[in-house]
Amino acid sequence: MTKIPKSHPRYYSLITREKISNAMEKGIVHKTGLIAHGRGEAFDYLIGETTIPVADEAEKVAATLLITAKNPVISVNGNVVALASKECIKLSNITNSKIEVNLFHRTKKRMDAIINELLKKGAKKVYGKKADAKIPGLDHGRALCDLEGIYSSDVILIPLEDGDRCKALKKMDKTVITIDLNPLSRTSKTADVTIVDNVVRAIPNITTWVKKLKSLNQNDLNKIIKSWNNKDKLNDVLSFISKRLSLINNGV
Ligand code: PTJ
Repeated sequence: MTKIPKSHPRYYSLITREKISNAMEKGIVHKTGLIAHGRGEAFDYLIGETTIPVADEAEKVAATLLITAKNPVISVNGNVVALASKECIKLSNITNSKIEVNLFHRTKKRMDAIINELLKKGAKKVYGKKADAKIPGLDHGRALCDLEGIYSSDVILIPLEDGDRCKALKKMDKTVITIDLNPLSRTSKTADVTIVDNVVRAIPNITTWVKKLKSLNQNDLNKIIKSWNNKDKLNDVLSFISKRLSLINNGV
């Protein structure tokens, strides 16, 4: 790993890049995952590389949905495991969610590398290898899933998605939460709850919300869920970005 001095003004960004590129060398991240990461970085820059208020609100709603779900599943891919494996495991433990590996560039070698990484980091069980079910309407690796996991989930968290699976999961009547730094992506527009935040900040913040909300009664939890309108909230994100850019442009 390249030694990055803590004094570097882009320290955290450079460390994250190192994590992604090391994970690619280990066969966890697909090479196109580096491109996806770069796109994410660009959008992260626009929101100020911080959890903006509307994202925090989305993370609260996501926590509520995971608490109230019957069979919640956290779907992970190469990038998510490279950046937030321990955080996903913590969230799955506290919400009784299953973790399932679901890949666009699916090979046996990558499935094994990712599952082993999660087990090494402390996951008790990882779904995805059985692939005894299919998400209808998809013609690629992401269609393959476990009957006991994604296929029968009621609430599913899909960080860093690449589009059409979100729509297919909605068609299966699932409640879909996504984490996507691009508020304009197809996934962002299709999901029930879109968290426009970096997966590195979003997952631990959902866990923090779970701890705060766990003792609420069903009525209060339902109120939180009902208060969310994804389209309006995406507009809030775009307004936030526009305002921020105009302030920067005016030297504020
Ligand atoms: O591991 P695989 O084989 O399943 O492949 C995964 C990738 C990421 C390569 C695949 O899903 C892909 O190509 O994704 P896309 O279409 O580039 O979409 C990824 C989305 O996630 C983009 O909208 C990015 O802006 C966003 N994104 C990237 N990095 C982050 C992110 N969102 C949150 N946190 C990030 N760190």
